Amino acid sequence: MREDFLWGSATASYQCEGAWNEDDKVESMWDRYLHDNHLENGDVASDHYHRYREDIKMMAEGKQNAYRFSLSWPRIIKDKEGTVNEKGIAFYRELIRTCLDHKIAPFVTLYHWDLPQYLEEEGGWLNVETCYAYERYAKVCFEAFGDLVDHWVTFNEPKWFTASGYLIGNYPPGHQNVQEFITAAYHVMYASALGVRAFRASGRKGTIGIVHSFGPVNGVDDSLKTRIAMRYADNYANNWVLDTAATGEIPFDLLCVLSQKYDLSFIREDQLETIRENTVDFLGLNYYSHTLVKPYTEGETSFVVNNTGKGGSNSLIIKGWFEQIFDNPDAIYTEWGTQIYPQGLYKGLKEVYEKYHLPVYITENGIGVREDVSAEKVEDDYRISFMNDHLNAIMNAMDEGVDVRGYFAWSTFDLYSWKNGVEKRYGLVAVDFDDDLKRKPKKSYDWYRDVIDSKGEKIRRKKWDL
Ligand code: BGP
Repeated sequence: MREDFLWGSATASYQCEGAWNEDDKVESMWDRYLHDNHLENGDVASDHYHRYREDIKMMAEGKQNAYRFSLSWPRIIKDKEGTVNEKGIAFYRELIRTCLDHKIAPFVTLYHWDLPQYLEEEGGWLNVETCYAYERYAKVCFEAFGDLVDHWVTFNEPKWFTASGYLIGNYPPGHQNVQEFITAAYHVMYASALGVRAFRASGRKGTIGIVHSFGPVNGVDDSLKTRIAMRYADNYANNWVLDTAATGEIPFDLLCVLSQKYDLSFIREDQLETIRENTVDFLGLNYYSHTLVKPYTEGETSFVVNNTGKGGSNSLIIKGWFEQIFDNPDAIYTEWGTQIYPQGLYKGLKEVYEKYHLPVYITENGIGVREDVSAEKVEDDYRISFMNDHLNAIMNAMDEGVDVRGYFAWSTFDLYSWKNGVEKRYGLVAVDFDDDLKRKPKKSYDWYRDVIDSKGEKIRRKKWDL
Protein backbone atom coordinates (compact mmCIF):
# COMPACT_ATOMS: atom_id res chain seq x y z
CA MET A 1 0.00 0.00 0.00
CA ARG A 2 1.25 3.48 -0.82
CA GLU A 3 2.23 5.60 2.18
CA ASP A 4 -0.31 8.29 1.23
CA PHE A 5 -3.22 5.85 0.80
CA LEU A 6 -6.39 7.40 2.24
CA TRP A 7 -8.08 5.17 4.78
CA GLY A 8 -11.32 6.81 5.68
CA SER A 9 -15.06 6.68 5.97
CA ALA A 10 -17.88 8.74 4.52
CA THR A 11 -21.12 10.56 5.30
CA ALA A 12 -23.40 13.08 3.57
CA SER A 13 -24.81 16.31 4.95
CA TYR A 14 -28.55 15.54 4.83
CA GLN A 15 -28.04 12.03 6.16
CA CYS A 16 -26.12 12.96 9.29
CA GLU A 17 -26.15 16.63 10.22
CA GLY A 18 -29.69 17.20 11.44
CA ALA A 19 -30.14 20.86 12.49
CA TRP A 20 -32.30 21.15 9.41
CA ASN A 21 -33.45 24.70 10.14
CA GLU A 22 -30.72 26.02 12.43
CA ASP A 23 -28.34 28.91 11.94
CA ASP A 24 -30.17 30.24 8.91
CA LYS A 25 -30.03 27.04 6.91
CA VAL A 26 -32.87 27.06 4.39
CA GLU A 27 -35.02 24.15 3.26
CA SER A 28 -33.61 21.51 0.92
CA MET A 29 -35.70 19.53 -1.56
CA TRP A 30 -35.37 16.51 0.75
CA ASP A 31 -36.68 18.48 3.75
CA ARG A 32 -39.73 19.53 1.77
CA TYR A 33 -40.38 16.15 0.15
CA LEU A 34 -40.10 14.08 3.34
CA HIS A 35 -42.08 16.58 5.42
CA ASP A 36 -44.86 16.86 2.85
CA ASN A 37 -45.13 13.08 2.51
CA HIS A 38 -44.93 12.48 6.28
CA LEU A 39 -41.96 10.17 5.89
CA GLU A 40 -39.09 9.49 8.25
CA ASN A 41 -36.67 12.35 7.75
CA GLY A 42 -33.25 13.76 8.60
CA ASP A 43 -34.44 16.65 10.82
CA VAL A 44 -32.20 15.36 13.61
CA ALA A 45 -30.44 12.43 11.91
CA SER A 46 -27.19 11.68 13.80
CA ASP A 47 -26.94 15.30 14.99
CA HIS A 48 -23.47 15.55 13.48
CA TYR A 49 -24.00 19.31 13.30
CA HIS A 50 -23.59 19.48 17.08
CA ARG A 51 -21.40 16.40 17.60
CA TYR A 52 -18.90 16.56 14.76
CA ARG A 53 -15.99 17.10 17.15
CA GLU A 54 -16.75 13.85 18.96
CA ASP A 55 -17.27 12.05 15.64
CA ILE A 56 -14.03 13.26 14.09
CA LYS A 57 -12.08 12.46 17.25
CA MET A 58 -13.49 8.94 17.07
CA MET A 59 -12.30 8.64 13.46
CA ALA A 60 -8.81 9.72 14.50
CA GLU A 61 -8.78 7.20 17.33
CA GLY A 62 -9.73 4.62 14.73
CA LYS A 63 -6.55 5.61 12.80
CA GLN A 64 -8.54 6.96 9.85
CA ASN A 65 -6.66 9.62 7.90
CA ALA A 66 -9.46 10.91 5.64
CA TYR A 67 -13.09 11.96 6.04
CA ARG A 68 -15.43 12.16 3.05
CA PHE A 69 -18.40 14.42 3.77
CA SER A 70 -20.59 16.78 1.80
CA LEU A 71 -21.39 20.45 2.10
CA SER A 72 -25.03 21.36 2.37
CA TRP A 73 -25.81 23.89 -0.36
CA PRO A 74 -28.90 25.22 1.51
CA ARG A 75 -26.71 25.79 4.59
CA ILE A 76 -24.31 27.91 2.54
CA ILE A 77 -26.43 29.83 0.02
CA LYS A 78 -29.67 31.28 1.37
CA ASP A 79 -31.56 32.33 -1.75
CA LYS A 80 -31.74 32.55 -5.52
CA GLU A 81 -29.80 35.79 -5.41
CA GLY A 82 -26.84 33.87 -3.99
CA THR A 83 -26.70 35.42 -0.51
CA VAL A 84 -23.99 33.63 1.44
CA ASN A 85 -24.82 32.34 4.92
CA GLU A 86 -21.72 33.17 6.95
CA LYS A 87 -22.85 30.84 9.73
CA GLY A 88 -22.80 27.94 7.26
CA ILE A 89 -19.31 28.88 6.12
CA ALA A 90 -18.14 29.17 9.74
CA PHE A 91 -19.57 25.73 10.56
CA TYR A 92 -17.77 23.97 7.74
CA ARG A 93 -14.51 25.83 8.31
CA GLU A 94 -14.60 24.67 11.90
CA LEU A 95 -15.41 21.10 10.86
CA ILE A 96 -12.57 21.09 8.33
CA ARG A 97 -10.17 22.57 10.88
CA THR A 98 -11.15 19.85 13.33
CA CYS A 99 -10.27 17.26 10.69
CA LEU A 100 -6.90 18.87 10.05
CA ASP A 101 -6.15 19.12 13.78
CA HIS A 102 -6.59 15.35 13.89
CA LYS A 103 -4.48 14.82 10.74
CA ILE A 104 -7.56 13.76 8.82
CA ALA A 105 -7.72 14.85 5.18
CA PRO A 106 -11.07 16.42 4.29
CA PHE A 107 -12.50 14.88 1.09
CA VAL A 108 -15.27 17.29 0.22
CA THR A 109 -18.34 16.66 -1.94
CA LEU A 110 -20.11 19.79 -3.15
CA TYR A 111 -23.42 18.13 -3.89
CA HIS A 112 -24.87 15.07 -2.21
CA TRP A 113 -28.49 15.55 -3.26
CA ASP A 114 -29.77 18.29 -0.92
CA LEU A 115 -30.73 20.86 -3.53
CA PRO A 116 -32.07 24.11 -2.05
CA GLN A 117 -35.86 24.03 -2.27
CA TYR A 118 -35.88 27.56 -3.78
CA LEU A 119 -34.10 26.09 -6.83
CA GLU A 120 -36.37 23.05 -6.98
CA GLU A 121 -39.27 25.49 -7.22
CA GLU A 122 -37.69 26.95 -10.36
CA GLY A 123 -37.52 23.51 -12.00
CA GLY A 124 -34.49 22.03 -10.22
CA TRP A 125 -32.22 20.03 -12.51
CA LEU A 126 -34.63 20.43 -15.40
CA ASN A 127 -33.70 24.10 -15.52
CA VAL A 128 -30.29 25.00 -16.91
CA GLU A 129 -30.22 27.97 -14.51
CA THR A 130 -29.58 25.44 -11.72
CA CYS A 131 -26.26 24.64 -13.43
CA TYR A 132 -25.23 28.28 -13.20
CA ALA A 133 -26.43 28.53 -9.60
CA TYR A 134 -24.29 25.44 -8.88
CA GLU A 135 -21.29 27.10 -10.53
CA ARG A 136 -21.71 30.19 -8.31
CA TYR A 137 -22.09 27.98 -5.22
CA ALA A 138 -18.96 26.01 -6.15
CA LYS A 139 -16.99 29.26 -6.48
CA VAL A 140 -18.11 30.32 -3.00
CA CYS A 141 -16.90 26.97 -1.63
CA PHE A 142 -13.51 27.09 -3.35
CA GLU A 143 -13.05 30.62 -2.04
CA ALA A 144 -14.18 29.77 1.49
CA PHE A 145 -12.45 26.41 2.00
CA GLY A 146 -9.91 26.07 -0.81
CA ASP A 147 -6.99 26.93 1.46
CA LEU A 148 -7.79 23.89 3.63
CA VAL A 149 -9.01 21.22 1.19
CA ASP A 150 -7.02 19.11 -1.28
CA HIS A 151 -9.71 16.74 -2.53
CA TRP A 152 -12.93 18.01 -4.10
CA VAL A 153 -15.86 16.17 -5.61
CA THR A 154 -18.35 17.93 -7.91
CA PHE A 155 -21.29 15.54 -7.51
CA ASN A 156 -22.21 12.41 -5.63
CA GLU A 157 -23.74 9.80 -7.91
CA PRO A 158 -25.38 11.72 -10.78
CA LYS A 159 -26.91 8.51 -12.08
CA TRP A 160 -28.49 7.46 -8.83
CA PHE A 161 -30.20 10.68 -7.86
CA THR A 162 -31.39 11.64 -11.35
CA ALA A 163 -32.73 8.13 -12.11
CA SER A 164 -34.40 7.94 -8.69
CA GLY A 165 -35.82 11.46 -8.91
CA TYR A 166 -37.00 11.60 -12.51
CA LEU A 167 -37.35 8.02 -13.79
CA ILE A 168 -38.10 5.66 -10.92
CA GLY A 169 -39.79 8.35 -8.84
CA ASN A 170 -38.83 7.17 -5.37
CA TYR A 171 -36.69 10.27 -4.57
CA PRO A 172 -37.68 13.91 -4.85
CA PRO A 173 -39.04 15.37 -7.01
CA GLY A 174 -40.73 11.96 -7.49
CA HIS A 175 -41.32 12.07 -11.24
CA GLN A 176 -41.47 9.22 -13.75
CA ASN A 177 -40.59 10.78 -17.05
CA VAL A 178 -37.82 9.62 -19.40
CA GLN A 179 -37.48 12.98 -21.14
CA GLU A 180 -37.00 14.67 -17.77
CA PHE A 181 -34.46 12.07 -16.70
CA ILE A 182 -32.38 12.71 -19.83
CA THR A 183 -32.60 16.48 -19.35
CA ALA A 184 -31.69 16.41 -15.65
CA ALA A 185 -28.87 13.92 -16.22
CA TYR A 186 -27.35 16.11 -18.92
CA HIS A 187 -27.67 19.26 -16.83
CA VAL A 188 -25.90 17.59 -13.91
CA MET A 189 -22.98 16.55 -16.11
CA TYR A 190 -22.82 20.07 -17.53
CA ALA A 191 -22.88 21.54 -14.01
CA SER A 192 -20.09 19.16 -13.00
CA ALA A 193 -17.95 20.48 -15.87
CA LEU A 194 -18.73 24.05 -14.78
CA GLY A 195 -17.59 23.08 -11.29
CA VAL A 196 -14.31 21.69 -12.63
CA ARG A 197 -13.80 24.85 -14.68
CA ALA A 198 -14.44 27.06 -11.63
CA PHE A 199 -11.99 25.00 -9.59
CA ARG A 200 -9.23 25.37 -12.16
CA ALA A 201 -9.92 29.11 -12.48
CA SER A 202 -9.73 29.51 -8.69
CA GLY A 203 -6.05 28.56 -8.80
CA ARG A 204 -6.51 26.49 -5.66
CA LYS A 205 -4.21 23.57 -4.97
CA GLY A 206 -5.52 20.02 -5.02
CA THR A 207 -7.58 17.86 -7.31
CA ILE A 208 -11.22 17.54 -8.30
CA GLY A 209 -13.21 14.48 -9.30
CA ILE A 210 -16.70 13.05 -9.53
CA VAL A 211 -18.27 10.22 -7.51
CA HIS A 212 -20.22 7.56 -9.35
CA SER A 213 -22.62 4.84 -8.18
CA PHE A 214 -20.52 2.14 -9.78
CA GLY A 215 -22.44 -0.88 -11.01
CA PRO A 216 -20.02 -2.75 -13.29
CA VAL A 217 -21.94 -4.83 -15.78
CA ASN A 218 -21.81 -8.59 -16.10
CA GLY A 219 -23.88 -10.71 -18.45
CA VAL A 220 -25.48 -14.12 -18.09
CA ASP A 221 -23.48 -15.50 -21.00
CA ASP A 222 -21.21 -14.50 -23.87
CA SER A 223 -23.79 -14.47 -26.66
CA LEU A 224 -24.10 -11.49 -29.00
CA LYS A 225 -27.60 -10.75 -27.66
CA THR A 226 -26.28 -10.59 -24.13
CA ARG A 227 -23.32 -8.44 -25.11
CA ILE A 228 -25.67 -5.95 -26.76
CA ALA A 229 -27.83 -5.93 -23.62
CA MET A 230 -24.66 -5.35 -21.59
CA ARG A 231 -23.73 -2.33 -23.68
CA TYR A 232 -27.20 -0.83 -23.15
CA ALA A 233 -26.92 -1.52 -19.44
CA ASP A 234 -23.43 -0.04 -19.25
CA ASN A 235 -24.59 3.12 -21.02
CA TYR A 236 -27.53 3.39 -18.62
CA ALA A 237 -25.64 2.53 -15.43
CA ASN A 238 -22.11 3.84 -15.94
CA ASN A 239 -20.89 5.28 -19.21
CA TRP A 240 -22.87 8.51 -19.35
CA VAL A 241 -21.32 9.55 -16.06
CA LEU A 242 -17.82 8.10 -16.36
CA ASP A 243 -17.18 8.71 -20.08
CA THR A 244 -18.54 12.23 -19.86
CA ALA A 245 -16.61 13.21 -16.73
CA ALA A 246 -13.36 11.41 -17.61
CA THR A 247 -13.10 11.90 -21.37
CA GLY A 248 -15.46 14.82 -22.00
CA GLU A 249 -17.56 12.77 -24.43
CA ILE A 250 -21.11 11.57 -23.88
CA PRO A 251 -21.35 8.00 -25.30
CA PHE A 252 -22.24 8.58 -28.93
CA ASP A 253 -24.25 5.39 -29.46
CA LEU A 254 -26.38 6.38 -26.46
CA LEU A 255 -27.11 9.79 -27.96
CA CYS A 256 -28.03 8.14 -31.30
CA VAL A 257 -30.51 5.77 -29.67
CA LEU A 258 -32.04 8.49 -27.46
CA SER A 259 -32.38 10.94 -30.35
CA GLN A 260 -34.79 8.56 -32.10
CA LYS A 261 -37.41 8.94 -29.38
CA TYR A 262 -36.56 11.99 -27.30
CA ASP A 263 -35.90 15.66 -27.73
CA LEU A 264 -32.21 16.48 -27.35
CA SER A 265 -32.49 20.03 -28.68
CA PHE A 266 -31.71 21.45 -25.22
CA ILE A 267 -28.08 20.32 -25.66
CA ARG A 268 -26.00 23.27 -26.88
CA GLU A 269 -22.69 23.12 -28.73
CA ASP A 270 -20.98 25.55 -26.36
CA GLN A 271 -22.03 23.39 -23.40
CA LEU A 272 -20.55 20.31 -25.09
CA GLU A 273 -17.35 22.27 -25.52
CA THR A 274 -17.31 23.09 -21.79
CA ILE A 275 -17.84 19.40 -20.98
CA ARG A 276 -15.03 18.43 -23.36
CA GLU A 277 -12.59 20.93 -21.87
CA ASN A 278 -13.23 20.28 -18.19
CA THR A 279 -12.62 16.65 -17.39
CA VAL A 280 -11.91 15.38 -13.88
CA ASP A 281 -8.60 14.53 -12.18
CA PHE A 282 -9.86 11.36 -10.53
CA LEU A 283 -12.82 9.03 -10.31
CA GLY A 284 -14.60 8.22 -7.07
CA LEU A 285 -16.42 4.91 -7.22
CA ASN A 286 -19.13 3.95 -4.75
CA TYR A 287 -19.43 0.20 -4.89
CA TYR A 288 -22.28 -1.78 -3.35
CA SER A 289 -22.93 -4.38 -6.05
CA HIS A 290 -22.61 -5.17 -9.73
CA THR A 291 -25.22 -5.03 -12.50
CA LEU A 292 -26.06 -8.53 -13.71
CA VAL A 293 -28.03 -8.44 -16.96
CA LYS A 294 -29.78 -10.60 -19.49
CA PRO A 295 -31.30 -9.64 -22.85
CA TYR A 296 -34.70 -7.96 -22.81
CA THR A 297 -37.55 -10.46 -23.15
CA GLU A 298 -40.92 -8.74 -22.69
CA GLY A 299 -42.89 -6.14 -20.78
CA GLU A 300 -42.90 -2.39 -20.36
CA THR A 301 -40.05 -0.40 -18.86
CA SER A 302 -40.41 -0.78 -15.10
CA PHE A 303 -38.51 -0.32 -11.87
CA VAL A 304 -39.20 -1.76 -8.42
CA VAL A 305 -37.02 -0.64 -5.53
CA ASN A 306 -37.03 -2.35 -2.16
CA ASN A 307 -36.97 0.50 0.35
CA THR A 308 -38.41 -1.56 3.21
CA GLY A 309 -35.83 -4.26 3.78
CA LYS A 310 -38.69 -6.65 4.41
CA GLY A 311 -38.43 -9.09 1.54
CA GLY A 312 -39.70 -8.27 -1.92
CA SER A 313 -37.07 -8.10 -4.59
CA ASN A 314 -35.88 -5.24 -6.76
CA SER A 315 -36.51 -5.33 -10.48
CA LEU A 316 -35.46 -3.30 -13.50
CA ILE A 317 -36.53 -3.72 -17.11
CA ILE A 318 -35.74 -1.24 -19.85
CA LYS A 319 -37.90 -2.10 -22.82
CA GLY A 320 -35.87 -3.25 -25.81
CA TRP A 321 -32.57 -2.75 -23.95
CA PHE A 322 -31.97 -5.18 -21.06
CA GLU A 323 -33.29 -6.73 -17.85
CA GLN A 324 -31.37 -6.70 -14.59
CA ILE A 325 -31.26 -9.91 -12.53
CA PHE A 326 -31.85 -9.60 -8.79
CA ASP A 327 -32.74 -13.19 -7.96
CA ASN A 328 -29.75 -15.32 -8.78
CA PRO A 329 -30.22 -18.50 -6.68
CA ASP A 330 -26.45 -18.87 -6.21
CA ALA A 331 -25.95 -15.35 -4.89
CA ILE A 332 -26.19 -13.84 -1.40
CA TYR A 333 -28.39 -10.79 -0.90
CA THR A 334 -28.96 -8.33 1.94
CA GLU A 335 -32.47 -7.81 3.33
CA TRP A 336 -32.77 -4.88 0.94
CA GLY A 337 -32.00 -7.13 -2.02
CA THR A 338 -28.43 -5.98 -2.71
CA GLN A 339 -26.21 -8.78 -3.94
CA ILE A 340 -22.93 -9.18 -2.06
CA TYR A 341 -20.39 -9.58 -4.82
CA PRO A 342 -16.84 -8.34 -4.16
CA GLN A 343 -15.54 -9.99 -7.34
CA GLY A 344 -17.51 -7.35 -9.26
CA LEU A 345 -15.37 -4.63 -7.73
CA TYR A 346 -12.13 -6.37 -8.69
CA LYS A 347 -13.23 -6.86 -12.29
CA GLY A 348 -14.88 -3.44 -12.53
CA LEU A 349 -11.79 -1.64 -11.23
CA LYS A 350 -9.63 -3.26 -13.88
CA GLU A 351 -12.12 -2.29 -16.61
CA VAL A 352 -12.38 1.31 -15.42
CA TYR A 353 -8.63 1.75 -15.19
CA GLU A 354 -8.05 0.24 -18.59
CA LYS A 355 -10.65 2.57 -20.06
CA TYR A 356 -9.84 5.88 -18.37
CA HIS A 357 -6.34 5.62 -16.85
CA LEU A 358 -7.28 7.94 -14.01
CA PRO A 359 -6.55 7.59 -10.30
CA VAL A 360 -9.44 5.97 -8.46
CA TYR A 361 -10.79 6.27 -4.93
CA ILE A 362 -13.37 3.88 -3.57
CA THR A 363 -15.51 6.63 -2.10
CA GLU A 364 -18.19 4.40 -0.55
CA ASN A 365 -18.46 0.71 0.29
CA GLY A 366 -20.52 -0.88 3.01
CA ILE A 367 -23.43 -3.08 4.02
CA GLY A 368 -26.82 -1.92 5.30
CA VAL A 369 -28.46 -4.12 7.94
CA ARG A 370 -30.84 -3.99 10.90
CA GLU A 371 -28.86 -4.13 14.15
CA ASP A 372 -29.63 -4.13 17.84
CA VAL A 373 -27.45 -1.32 19.13
CA SER A 374 -28.56 -1.53 22.77
CA ALA A 375 -25.75 -3.97 23.57
CA GLU A 376 -22.40 -2.52 24.66
CA LYS A 377 -20.74 -3.78 21.49
CA VAL A 378 -22.35 -4.52 18.16
CA GLU A 379 -20.64 -7.71 17.00
CA ASP A 380 -20.93 -7.04 13.28
CA ASP A 381 -18.81 -9.88 11.92
CA TYR A 382 -20.81 -9.77 8.65
CA ARG A 383 -19.57 -6.18 8.11
CA ILE A 384 -16.00 -7.22 8.83
CA SER A 385 -16.26 -10.04 6.32
CA PHE A 386 -17.89 -7.69 3.75
CA MET A 387 -15.17 -5.07 4.15
CA ASN A 388 -12.39 -7.64 4.16
CA ASP A 389 -13.58 -9.15 0.90
CA HIS A 390 -13.99 -5.79 -0.81
CA LEU A 391 -10.60 -4.54 0.37
CA ASN A 392 -9.18 -7.81 -0.91
CA ALA A 393 -10.81 -7.08 -4.29
CA ILE A 394 -9.20 -3.63 -4.33
CA MET A 395 -5.79 -5.01 -3.38
CA ASN A 396 -6.03 -7.66 -6.09
CA ALA A 397 -6.77 -4.94 -8.64
CA MET A 398 -3.88 -2.85 -7.31
CA ASP A 399 -1.58 -5.86 -7.65
CA GLU A 400 -2.46 -5.78 -11.33
CA GLY A 401 -1.59 -2.12 -11.69
CA VAL A 402 -4.85 -0.27 -10.96
CA ASP A 403 -4.08 3.11 -9.36
CA VAL A 404 -6.36 3.07 -6.30
CA ARG A 405 -5.52 5.88 -3.88
CA GLY A 406 -8.01 5.49 -1.09
CA TYR A 407 -10.90 3.62 0.50
CA PHE A 408 -13.87 5.10 2.37
CA ALA A 409 -16.19 2.87 4.36
CA TRP A 410 -19.84 3.85 4.19
CA SER A 411 -20.55 5.06 6.76
CA THR A 412 -18.54 6.72 9.53
CA PHE A 413 -21.42 6.17 11.98
CA ASP A 414 -25.08 5.16 11.66
CA LEU A 415 -27.14 7.75 9.81
CA TYR A 416 -30.34 8.29 7.87
CA SER A 417 -30.60 6.07 4.77
CA TRP A 418 -32.63 7.69 1.97
CA LYS A 419 -36.23 6.47 2.12
CA ASN A 420 -35.12 3.50 4.26
CA GLY A 421 -34.84 5.41 7.54
CA VAL A 422 -32.30 5.08 10.32
CA GLU A 423 -32.80 1.37 10.88
CA LYS A 424 -30.85 0.50 7.74
CA ARG A 425 -27.50 0.80 9.44
CA TYR A 426 -24.13 1.09 7.74
CA GLY A 427 -21.99 2.69 10.45
CA LEU A 428 -18.66 1.64 11.88
CA VAL A 429 -19.93 3.39 14.99
CA ALA A 430 -23.43 2.69 16.33
CA VAL A 431 -25.74 5.60 17.00
CA ASP A 432 -28.51 4.83 19.47
CA PHE A 433 -31.40 6.84 18.05
CA ASP A 434 -33.52 5.87 21.09
CA ASP A 435 -30.99 6.87 23.70
CA ASP A 436 -29.72 10.39 23.22
CA LEU A 437 -27.90 9.51 19.99
CA LYS A 438 -25.10 7.87 21.98
CA ARG A 439 -22.11 6.71 19.93
CA LYS A 440 -20.59 3.25 20.43
CA PRO A 441 -17.85 1.86 18.16
CA LYS A 442 -18.81 -1.48 16.65
CA LYS A 443 -16.50 -4.46 16.32
CA SER A 444 -15.90 -3.43 12.66
CA TYR A 445 -14.53 -0.07 13.83
CA ASP A 446 -11.86 -1.87 15.90
CA TRP A 447 -11.13 -4.26 13.05
CA TYR A 448 -10.77 -1.39 10.54
CA ARG A 449 -8.40 0.43 12.92
CA ASP A 450 -6.17 -2.66 13.03
CA VAL A 451 -6.32 -3.04 9.25
CA ILE A 452 -5.23 0.57 8.81
CA ASP A 453 -2.51 0.11 11.39
CA SER A 454 -1.20 -2.88 9.46
CA LYS A 455 -1.36 -0.88 6.16
CA GLY A 456 -3.69 -3.52 4.81
CA GLU A 457 -1.53 -6.52 5.80
CA LYS A 458 -4.31 -7.75 8.05
CA ILE A 459 -6.68 -8.34 5.11
CA ARG A 460 -7.29 -12.04 4.50
CA ARG A 461 -6.31 -12.42 0.86
CA LYS A 462 -7.72 -14.68 -1.82
CA LYS A 463 -7.59 -14.57 -5.61
CA TRP A 464 -10.51 -15.16 -7.96
CA ASP A 465 -10.33 -16.81 -11.29
CA LEU A 466 -13.01 -14.89 -13.19
C1 BGP B 1 -25.24 5.72 -2.02
C2 BGP B 1 -25.33 7.12 -1.49
C3 BGP B 1 -25.25 7.26 -0.02
C4 BGP B 1 -25.80 6.10 0.78
C5 BGP B 1 -25.54 4.73 0.15
C6 BGP B 1 -26.36 3.61 0.73
O1 BGP B 1 -26.00 5.62 -3.17
O2 BGP B 1 -24.33 7.94 -2.04
O3 BGP B 1 -25.77 8.49 0.33
O4 BGP B 1 -27.07 6.30 1.21
O5 BGP B 1 -25.74 4.73 -1.23
O6 BGP B 1 -27.62 3.59 0.14
P1 BGP B 1 -28.95 3.45 0.95
O7 BGP B 1 -28.85 4.45 2.07
O8 BGP B 1 -30.05 3.79 0.00
O9 BGP B 1 -29.02 2.06 1.42
